[in-house]
Amino acid sequence: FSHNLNAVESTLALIKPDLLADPQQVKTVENEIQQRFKVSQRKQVFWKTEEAQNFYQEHQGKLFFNRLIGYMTSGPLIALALTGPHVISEWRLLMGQTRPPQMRVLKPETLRARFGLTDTRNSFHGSDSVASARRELAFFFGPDSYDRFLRV
Ligand code: RTP
Ligand code: MG
Repeated sequence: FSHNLNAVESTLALIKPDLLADPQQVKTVENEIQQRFKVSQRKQVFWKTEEAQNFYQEHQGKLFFNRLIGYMTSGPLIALALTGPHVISEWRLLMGQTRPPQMRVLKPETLRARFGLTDTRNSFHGSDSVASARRELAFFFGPDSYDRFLRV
């Protein structure tokens, strides 16, 4: 346990398809992310339906599930592996909570308040725990990518 004394973590940040429709907005957001966080890896992908369903399997059966899968397969998205002290919660703070209209009232400086469109089309994702980050980073960047990002 000699490593990781200052709670260095990695997390998966997604820039969702609604934002990629506007390259200028993507540039703005990625610049802000790079100023705050170390970006360990970056990848643009265009999900098939099965990949979206697999990633979001915990939401299967919910009322918004089909809308979510349609949204996430409507265009390419950008996956970023961010690494740093408390980065899981730090990224979630910058992003804001799920609902952009609510965030525009409560936390207008957050990314979802500034860029999000609706409760589903909310422009960003962030892992919610170390366990989720391990699973979600593996999904995009391969098995054991979490540990790889912490080492370098
Ligand atoms: P959390 O990290 O707290 O789980 O928040 P989240 O943004 O991941 O939201 P979650 O409830 O896990 O839902 C996953 C994604 O599904 C879409 N969504 N649409 N009522 C709706 O229309 C609705 N609720 C959720 C959002 O894209 C959300 O990010
Ligand atoms: Mg979630």
